[in-house]
Amino acid sequence: NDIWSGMRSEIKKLDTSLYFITDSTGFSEEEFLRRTQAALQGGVTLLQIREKNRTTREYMSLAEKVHALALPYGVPLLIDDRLDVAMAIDAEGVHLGQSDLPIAIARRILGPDKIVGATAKTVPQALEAYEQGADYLGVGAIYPTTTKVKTVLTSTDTLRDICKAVPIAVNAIGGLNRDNIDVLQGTGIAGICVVSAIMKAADPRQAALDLRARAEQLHIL
Ligand code: TZP
Ligand code: MG
Repeated sequence: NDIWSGMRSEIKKLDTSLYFITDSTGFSEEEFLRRTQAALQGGVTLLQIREKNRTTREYMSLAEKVHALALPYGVPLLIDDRLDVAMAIDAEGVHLGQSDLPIAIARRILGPDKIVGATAKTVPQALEAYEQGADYLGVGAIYPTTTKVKTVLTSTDTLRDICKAVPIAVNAIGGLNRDNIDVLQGTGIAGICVVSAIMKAADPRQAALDLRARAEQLHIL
């Protein structure tokens, strides 16, 4: 209806600089939503809901709630892995890994206006994702992480090579926090992706503010 379309038009364009990926593991729904809202208050510029152990119905229901939280901030919500869930709630887009639906297929289905993000760990993967229509790339893991068990490390040299190889936004991901992002200096990234550094922080709002401040101090952002 008119009210929704009016509000949707207020969603800001893609800014991957402080990209927060949620993970509800270990939190009550109330606490999860409270923390997600705090992150929005702290200035995250892009949000992804990432749930690995949920039914489709549960994933959709939680995504709707996160979408409602993000809307007043104008922050786009992307759905990890699931194009169907993204379409079901009219999210702003989807994030797809190397084992998920191909980027070209997602782009064809979603059209030019939705955001399609891709995971890339090598230059050839990055070029392929870009050519297939990805809007941004997530590259990592830069550091070991407990959030994603099945991941390998990507060197900052590879990160730099990927940034040079594609004209779209490239984000670093994996074990990043305000005390270790100095290694990203000079790589050419557009932003950083974090899960735990915000999700599990004592104060998620402050954690988001601190990450932004540190990244700006290092001239990463
Ligand atoms: N992809 C590579 S590392 C990672 C994903 C989804 C998890 C990052 O989580 P954290 O807690 O910021 O290390
Ligand atoms: Mg995936």
